[in-house]
Amino acid sequence: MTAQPLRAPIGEQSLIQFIQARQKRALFRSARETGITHPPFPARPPKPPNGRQRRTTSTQHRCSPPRPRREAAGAEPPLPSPWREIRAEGLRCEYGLLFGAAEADALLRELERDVQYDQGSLRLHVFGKWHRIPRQQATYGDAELTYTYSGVTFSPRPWIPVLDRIRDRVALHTGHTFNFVLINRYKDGCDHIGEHRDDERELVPRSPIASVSFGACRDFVFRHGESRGRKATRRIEPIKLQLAHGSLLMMKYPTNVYWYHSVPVRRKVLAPRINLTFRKVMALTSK
Ligand SMILES: O=C(O)CCC(=O)C(=O)O
Ligand SMILES: [Mn+2]
Repeated sequence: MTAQPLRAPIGEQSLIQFIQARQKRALFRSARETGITHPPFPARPPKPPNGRQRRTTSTQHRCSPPRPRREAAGAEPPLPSPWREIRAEGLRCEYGLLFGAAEADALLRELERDVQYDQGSLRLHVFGKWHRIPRQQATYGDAELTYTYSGVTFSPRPWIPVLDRIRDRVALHTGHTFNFVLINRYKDGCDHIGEHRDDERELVPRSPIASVSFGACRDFVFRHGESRGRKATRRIEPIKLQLAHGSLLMMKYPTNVYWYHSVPVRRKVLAPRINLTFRKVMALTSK
C-alpha cells in the first residue's frame, strides 16, 4: 500500500506540539511511529521526577504519535510517513495516521455535532441477559442493510457529509469501499468495549475492517483466541496498540478469525473518543 504523507498547515498550536514532540522524539520515536507499545517500548512516557502527571490542554489528545506536518524553516526534516504493517500469527493489520492534526480536530468537532446515537444501542443482549453498554453507538450505511450485533439488529441511518468524507479518504488510501459504519463514542476512559471478534454473519467474507479514531488516544489490545482466559491452550503475547487521533487501523483477513480485540478501561483518560469501523456488509434476506 502506498500512503502519501498528509500535511497540515503549521499554526501556533501545531508549532507548540511540534516542539514538544521533538523533545520526546529520541525516546519514543519507534513507539510513536508504529503505535505498538508491547515490548520493548513503554506504553506511556515515564512520569516526570516529581511524580506529577503530564498536563494536557483541552486541544491536545494524550499520547499523540508523530504526525506528518509541514516543518518550520531550519527545523528537522519531516518524519517519515508512519504507516506500519503489524503482523503476527493469523494477524494482518496496517496502522497509520490518515488525517493531519487540524483536519482531525475539525472532523471530531463535526462528528460531535452531527452523529446521532441510537437509544436502543444502550442495552445489549449477552448470555441471556440485557446489559447497558459502556459507550454510545450509532450505525450509518446504505439503505437496504441491517446489522445484528449482540442480539440487536440495527438499521443504519443514511450517510451524512462528515461520514462520506472520512469514508472517501479511507477508500482513497486503502483502495477498499465500504457500505456501512459502526460508530462507538467513549465519553472518557471509563467507557470501553470488551474482548470480541468482528465476525458477524452480515460481513462480506474475508473483507477488511477500517477503524478510524478521533479524540482521546486509547489502548487497543489484540489477544489470540487460544491464549484467552483460564482455558488458554497456548501462550501468545497480546499485541497492544495506541489508536491516536486521526489514525486508521486496517484489520485484514484473517485477523478477526484468530484474534479478539478490546478497548479496555483507562481511568486516567478524561477526553472523549469516537471510533468508526467501516465495514463491507451484505444485504441478508433471512435473519
Ligand atoms: O473503538 C474501537 O477502537 C473498537 C471498536 C470495535 O471493536 C467495534 O466497533 O467492533
Ligand atoms: Mn470490533
